[in-house]
Amino acid sequence: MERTYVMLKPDAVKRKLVGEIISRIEKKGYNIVEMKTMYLNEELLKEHYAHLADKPFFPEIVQFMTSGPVIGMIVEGNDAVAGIRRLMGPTNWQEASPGTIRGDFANNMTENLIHGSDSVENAEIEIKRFFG
Ligand code: IDP
Ligand code: MG
Repeated sequence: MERTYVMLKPDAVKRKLVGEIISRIEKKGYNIVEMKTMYLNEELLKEHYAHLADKPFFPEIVQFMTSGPVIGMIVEGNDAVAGIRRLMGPTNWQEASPGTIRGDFANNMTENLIHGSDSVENAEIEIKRFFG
């Protein structure tokens, strides 16, 4: 059993896609073991997206990710880290195949509905960051 950190972004909440996305995660067989609504601030985003903090589009990410509530989850299951990334589709929405969450619903580089940890190591760091 592996754990990963998943976060439904403000666009998923605004577009009422929370149920649709959670349904895909559950149908694939993963368990949602913790879930909560949060409002993120710039300081936390600088930590969570440290690898992007010096990019020219970082202010856009902050603007978007603070524009409304997000839903954070701990998701558990076999191969959960890579498996959730496959359900999400790649970062670039133009490369995301239909059938993936981003492939089906995203049409923008920033507003792409869902975050999932990119490694087992980062999953544990992110779970601590958001769930303590
Ligand atoms: P990931 O979400 O697929 O792991 P990361 O490279 O970690 O991708 O980027 C984090 C988030 O930052 C993306 O999901 C997206 O919202 C935003 N982002 C990444 N690259 C760009 C870009 O080139 N332009 C605008 N926003 C971006
Ligand atoms: Mg990432």
